[in-house]
Amino acid sequence: MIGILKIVLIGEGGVGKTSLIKRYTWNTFDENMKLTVGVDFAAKNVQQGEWAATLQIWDLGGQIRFRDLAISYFRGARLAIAVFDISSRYTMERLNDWITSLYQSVPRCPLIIVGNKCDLRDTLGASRPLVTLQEGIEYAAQYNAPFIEASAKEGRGVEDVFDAVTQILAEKFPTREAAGMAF
Ligand code: G3D
Ligand code: MG
Repeated sequence: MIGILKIVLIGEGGVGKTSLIKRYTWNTFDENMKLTVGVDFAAKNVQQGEWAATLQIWDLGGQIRFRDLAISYFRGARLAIAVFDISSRYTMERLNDWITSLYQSVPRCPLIIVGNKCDLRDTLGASRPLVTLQEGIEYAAQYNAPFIEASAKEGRGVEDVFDAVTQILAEKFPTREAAGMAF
């Protein structure tokens, strides 16, 4: 057990950050979920072979003024999950600023980019221009990050996101010493 590793969710309000965490930690999805206020935390134990850690997952409330807490929000993060909504290209473009702020606090922080709400491919179909899988992959490649499509609503891809989180952390922080000295 190497200890507690902080990971942060970043991205515009409404993209599904809280829903992804809830899906992962409790496997529930609240259709009536309101924008969260403040910072919420969830914890989850993960392991890969001999390697085990506790993820402390930080979730930014929708109403909080981001600038007011960005520094303490990012401080000590070992990895960030950057989420956009595939039905809103704007939310993908806005991630640039989020990632810039993250890097100011934690240079070269490992990243995973998630295109959430992929269930809308089936329901919206061709009625709206959605961000394609290829575009998501290309966007993430600029940051050398993996790209994963997910649906917090249907539970699709959520395990894949956190499997990727676990894999990256296990590689980057193989031992307690490596984790302690990281930042
Ligand atoms: P946030 O934490 O990033 O602000 P939330 O986002 O998790 O609060 O989700 C914002 C809205 O998107 C919610 O709708 C939620 O139900 C919806 N949502 C989250 N994930 C998905 C998904 O995978 N697919 C679809 N179709 N919707 C999703 P409301 O209506 O409550 O605002
Ligand atoms: Mg939220």
